[in-house]
Amino acid sequence: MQARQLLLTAASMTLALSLAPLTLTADERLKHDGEFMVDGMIFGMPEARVFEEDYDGPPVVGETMTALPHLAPLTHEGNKTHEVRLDTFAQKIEVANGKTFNAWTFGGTVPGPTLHVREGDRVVFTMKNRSDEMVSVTEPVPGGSPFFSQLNENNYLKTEPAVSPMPHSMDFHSGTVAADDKWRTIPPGQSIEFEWVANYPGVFMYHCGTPSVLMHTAMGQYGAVVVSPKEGYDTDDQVDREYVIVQSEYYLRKHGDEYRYDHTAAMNRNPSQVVFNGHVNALNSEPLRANAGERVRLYLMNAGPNDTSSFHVIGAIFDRVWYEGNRENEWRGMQTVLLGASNSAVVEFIVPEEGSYKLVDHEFADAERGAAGTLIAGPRRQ
Ligand SMILES: [Cu+2]
Repeated sequence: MQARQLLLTAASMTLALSLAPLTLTADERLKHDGEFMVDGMIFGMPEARVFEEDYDGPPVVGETMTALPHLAPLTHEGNKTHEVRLDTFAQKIEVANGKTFNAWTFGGTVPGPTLHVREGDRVVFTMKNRSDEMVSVTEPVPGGSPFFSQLNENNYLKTEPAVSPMPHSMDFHSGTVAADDKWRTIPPGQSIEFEWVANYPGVFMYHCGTPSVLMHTAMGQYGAVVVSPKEGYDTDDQVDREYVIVQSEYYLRKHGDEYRYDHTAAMNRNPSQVVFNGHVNALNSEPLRANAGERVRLYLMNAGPNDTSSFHVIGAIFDRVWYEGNRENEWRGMQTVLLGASNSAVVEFIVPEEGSYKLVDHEFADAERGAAGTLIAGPRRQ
């Protein structure tokens, strides 16, 4: 340890501190027997652990787990290990004014919390299948994450505990592992723990992978992981605001006073609502905010499960687009970004003037079903 500190001190005298993040040697980054490196990336995770635990604590744990459209700031340089818990459980949620259904959720909302890590970070993930418990998420929880206080602040999403015992699983697109092991299905009352390394930067989907995957995702089990590139994006020091937007579809049909999932509608790709951040009013009753002249960055994820998104901001042009959030995939000057189901992008635009800007899926049938939001721009600040 001392030798390494000396080495680092020596290095910092010869290199500017703002250069590449701290680089550890391969030996220091490999944690378990069986792990190996290819092209600087770590593969060969240990087998997942399935167990029973007497746990009724916060269902979301992790300091970089946030509620949409927030993204947690990262204060570390690189190669950090994040201990993250995201339990799965049923919740009665609202998708439009007065339209509620008993959703299957990660963390109690649809979409679930956004996890933010840096390329090269390791995630030690725990999930308890609590679909047979009444879990409440309406109050901030001691030991929870920023997710709960952010959730408590929004005025559109109303959640109530519900029970719907079902087997579930977790599939992180940001993880490179054997899916039959890590993404395996867990019955109610059991927990799973596994690790993955964020080998690739980008904006990634996570979802339940238990059959019918269409049904489990349409029932609400999805969210986003943002893996910021080690080197950052070239505009990092120019960005004034950043927000996460997840687009998705609901397939609901009225049964008496309540709404239920309609598998035929899902198979026929005929959504009842298409939404940003889980609710028709999420980005209308609480518009995004910026000022004229500011650079706004959006982390976009189209969770689907079926439809494409043609994302557009009326009155703005995307100055930078990094498709899938990888800095190698840079486009300039785009009017619309086309995202298939599970595709993503990081987009930036300059807010041209004070005013109100509509965010839409330019496939207008979907905008009319709810995939619309607003960015309110204040006057230019000098
Ligand atoms: Cu599921």
